[in-house]
Parts: sequence; structure tokens; C-alpha cells
Amino acid sequence: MAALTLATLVHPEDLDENRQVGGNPVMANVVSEQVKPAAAYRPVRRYDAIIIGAGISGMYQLYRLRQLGLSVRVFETGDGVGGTWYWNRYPGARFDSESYSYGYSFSQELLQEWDWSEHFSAQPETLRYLNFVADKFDLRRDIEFNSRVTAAAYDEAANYWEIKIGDGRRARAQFLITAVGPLSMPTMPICEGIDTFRGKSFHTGKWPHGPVDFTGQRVAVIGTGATGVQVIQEVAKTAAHLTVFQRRPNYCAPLLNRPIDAETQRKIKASYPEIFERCRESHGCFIHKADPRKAVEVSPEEREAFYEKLYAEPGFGIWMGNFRDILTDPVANETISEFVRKKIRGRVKDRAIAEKLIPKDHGFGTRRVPLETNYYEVYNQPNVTLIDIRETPIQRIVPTGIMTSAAEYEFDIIIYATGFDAITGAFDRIDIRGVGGQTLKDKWADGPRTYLGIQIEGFPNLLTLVGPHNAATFCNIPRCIEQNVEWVTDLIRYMRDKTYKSVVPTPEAERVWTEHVYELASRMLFTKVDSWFMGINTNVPGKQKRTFLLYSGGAPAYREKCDEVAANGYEGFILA
Ligand code: NA7
Repeated sequence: MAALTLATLVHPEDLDENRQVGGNPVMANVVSEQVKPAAAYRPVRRYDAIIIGAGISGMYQLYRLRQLGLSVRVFETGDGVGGTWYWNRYPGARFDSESYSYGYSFSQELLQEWDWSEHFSAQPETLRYLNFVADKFDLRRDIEFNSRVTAAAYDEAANYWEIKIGDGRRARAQFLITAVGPLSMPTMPICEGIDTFRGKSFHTGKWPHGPVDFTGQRVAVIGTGATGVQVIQEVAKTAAHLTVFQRRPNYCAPLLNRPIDAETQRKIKASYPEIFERCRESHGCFIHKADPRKAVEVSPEEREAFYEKLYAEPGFGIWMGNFRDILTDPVANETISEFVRKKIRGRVKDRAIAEKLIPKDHGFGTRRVPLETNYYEVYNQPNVTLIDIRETPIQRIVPTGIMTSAAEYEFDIIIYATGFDAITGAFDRIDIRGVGGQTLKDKWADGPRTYLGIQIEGFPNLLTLVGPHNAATFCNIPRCIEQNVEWVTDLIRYMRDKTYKSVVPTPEAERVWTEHVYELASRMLFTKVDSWFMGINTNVPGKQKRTFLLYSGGAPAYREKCDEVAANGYEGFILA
């Protein structure tokens, strides 16, 4: 009854005046989830920290800030935890990182309690794992589901962020932490007639929660990125006919997944410290460490033998554990590109189809390398057709299927594996306003500018986990997420100890970091190629110009820099 009284009879502004700062929020504890106050009288709840998103980073940040004794509220669009693994339920979705290198490393108990069943876990198991984590650490009580944050504004005088949820609820906090995910905004093609299709259609990033049966169905897949490759190889198993609409092929490499037997499980659990240490030392925090040799310095025989070995090994070794110059030197890159081209030709029986599946506009590893299981063999099946839409573009979606410049195809199901508005997309969709009402979207109109990929000048107390220009954007992501979260937690602890109320980078620190990010990236071959790494998305107006979104200096260098900044009293930040 007390909750009902407060929520319905007290004017929100009065409530807000009485709000305590720090410790437990007033309303969070008294307004039950069942009570839905009338919009006009909704109280503005106040916390020490608000986190947007309950994926891997949001969950861990909540756990850490709770340990500091902060009142924290997480707002999450979905109705469950898990982020990427909550949304991407399409058949075939699974890790490309070794499972045991991907889980959280912060709790020995958790590491010992959880058994991964496969070397590269499939989405249902990963989502079960993240729910297990949420239960184990009792995270759900501070997470508000079905709550999309639409706006966030900084009040300079009072030093708080106020967020708005889609249904009109509001909340305030000293710290606003975005845990919105780098690939969380699915994008559909800009194509006429999408809504007219009479069959079923799905974007892989918004897959339904129930099963989708392809048996006896005529299925179309549009898109051949890492997602398209995973979904294609799965759908081809049961569809009556699968038609793949490919705009540009990618260089794919074998995943070589297998179950984890009891003995291997025991060994994995005994060697977690070494596994995580190995990840810490590698550029992208994978267990695969780049070979110190250069491709151009070894004999062709030695090079070929090394490539054969990598191709026969599971996971990203061929990308992350390859010669150290393949992603920076075009000559070195051509050697591995040619090697993979030969493999594709060897696996696809029809010569013309094989040629369509071979990228002509970029080298191996300069776009995200999809890992596959019999992907190329799918095109040897009689129930699979490949349409190259650069030759015969899609003109429109029609009620019965897809019309290209050459023909009309009938389908029961269309799957859009057309990717995401990467890295900045989730930020763009929240109206984030900093000092003087400046919007983040405007500030980043010509590309992101950040300090350490964690903070932005003009946006005090806004902390961006896995933000642009952060090492986590090019990483075995939970490894970098843990670093991000722990660094942010230490910063907040430091501020509390020293009684600082706000933190924001100096314009100079932001300029220097942004230039450093650009300088590092300019050495990488991926900057010469269109992909989501470079912020290109043909389906989003204004995202056709390449921009540097990733930090390409590697996680160890990034971590070292972050640690150095902290050790120097948070150099480059204005603490007040
Ligand atoms: P990606 O890698 O961005 O791939 C999207 C795919 O969809 C790619 O093949 C695109 O072709 C294609 N695409 C996009 N728009 C269209 C339109 N309008 N018409 C036809 N084809 C289109 O996204 P993924 O989901 O596969 O992977 C994203 C990341 O998630 C991945 O890297 C993993 O880290 C996890 P294009 O190549 O642009 O010509």
C-alpha cells in the first residue's frame, strides 16, 4: 500500500526534491514493478548510476558498481538479459571465439560451475550462461526490462543525467554508463516493397523467440557477412530450396567446432589462469597470438605449410594467429588471400559459382572473417542457388518474393542478414545531450571523437563501455569489456574517495586520442575497404563515408594507456 500511495498521490517534482543522493534510491525501493503510475505523476527516480543495456557489459558493470555500494539501475529494451545473445537467435548463431575464452573471468566460482558443451558455443547455450550469471549474482532486481531509453540529457547546474524511457518514465543519476553494444541496431535494406511480402520475413538480429521451421520452405537469405554465413549453412540443411542473395562475398575460414569431452572440460577448468593470460597478451584478446614472423620473409614453402596448418585448426587462428604483417602489408596479405581463394575453388564444384564466392575487392582479413562449417559445400547442394546481386540487383520485394533485374523469385520466408548500424548506431538512436544541450549525434557528425573510447568532451559523467575508439570494438569482446568495466569502476571509486563529482576529458586529451586512433588505423589495410569496421552502412543515410570507429592498436597497448592515465591521477580528465 505504501508504494501505491507514493506513486499515485505525491507529485513527482515534490518527490524529486526529497530525493537522496547516494545509497538507496527512494523510489526504486518503494515503487513495485506492478504499480503503473499515471504518466503525469510519474516520479523521477534517482540513482547514483544508470546503465543502458543488460548485455555482457551492462551486467558486469552493475555487479561492480553494486560492490562499490552505489545505487544502480539498468534499463534494457528486451525482456531478458544477454544483449547480442538475447536478440540474435537465428539458427546457426554461435561464437567464433573459443567458449572458454569468452565467458566472464572475474569469478572463480562461476568459472568452475559452468560447463561449456562445445568449443564454440551456440546461441542458446550462451544465453543460458548469461541467465545463469544473472541469477547467480542476483542481477535482475536492478534491471528494468522492456525499457528502451530514448533520450538522455545532462543537467549542468545539478550535475546529473536524466534519461527518458519510451513510455514516458524518467530517471536521474550522477553517472550515465552506456552498455549499448557495438552491433545492436539491425538495419534493413532500403528497398521498395518490403512490407508487401506475404510470407514470413525476419532480420537475423531481431529473430523471433519461437522456432522457425524451414522444412519444405522456399527460403531467401540476403547478406553474406558473418551472420549470413552462419544462417545459410544451417537453413540449407532443411529448406526445400535456399536462394542466397549475395552483394559482396567474404573470405570465410573453417570453424572446426567440436564437443568438449569430460577430460577436456577438466583441463580447461584447471587452466583458466593461463587461458586468460594468453588472451591478455594477444592483440585482440583471443587465444590466438600473431606469429612474430613476417609472411614476406619466409620461403613460399614454409608460408604455404603454415597457412595449411592454420586452415586445419579451429577458430580465428588464421586471422589473429597469422604472420604479423598480413593485415598491414598488401604483399603479405595477397599471399594469404590467394591461399584462401584456392581453398574456395577446391571446395566449390562449379567453377563459376566458386568465382562468385571469391572476393575481388579486398584481401583476406580486411573485413570481418566469417568462420564456417561446410559453408562452401552448401553451394554444391541441388537445393541451393547463389544470386550475385551486383550482376542482377534486387529491384523490389514483391508480395510473393523478390524481383531482381533478371527474374522474379517466389519465397515462403525471407531472411535479412543485412547487418547493423555499427558502433555509433545505438548512440545515434538515443537523443544524448551534453553541456549546453549539444547532441552527441552532432558532435560525432564527422566521425566519433573520444578520449580512450570511454568519455567525450562536453559530456561529463557519461561513460561509454565498448564505445567507438575503444579497444573493445576489435576484441574477443568480454575480455575487453571486463577491462572497460573495471577501469570505469576504479575511476568512480577514485572520484568518491576524493569527493569529486564530475569527470570529463579536456579538449586536448580528446584531440590527441582521436588523432592517435586515426594514425594507428591508417596503417591497417582494413581502412582501404568498405565495411562496418569503417562505419559504412549502405542502408543508413549519411553512413556511406569511411570513418575510423575502431581502435586498432591492440588491447595490451590500450590497457597500458588506460592504466597509465589512472596512475597519473586520471591525466587528461578534468575532475571537479
Ligand atoms: P555484416 O558483416 O555487416 O554483413 C551484412 C551483409 O548484408 C553483407 O553481406 C552486406 O553486403 C549485405 N547487405 C547489407 N545491405 C544490403 C542490401 N541493401 N542489399 C543486399 N545485401 C546487403 O553484418 P553481419 O550481421 O553478418 O555481421 C555483423 C557482425 O556481427 C559480425 O562481424 C560479427 O562480429 C557479429 P556488403 O558486404 O555490404 O556488400
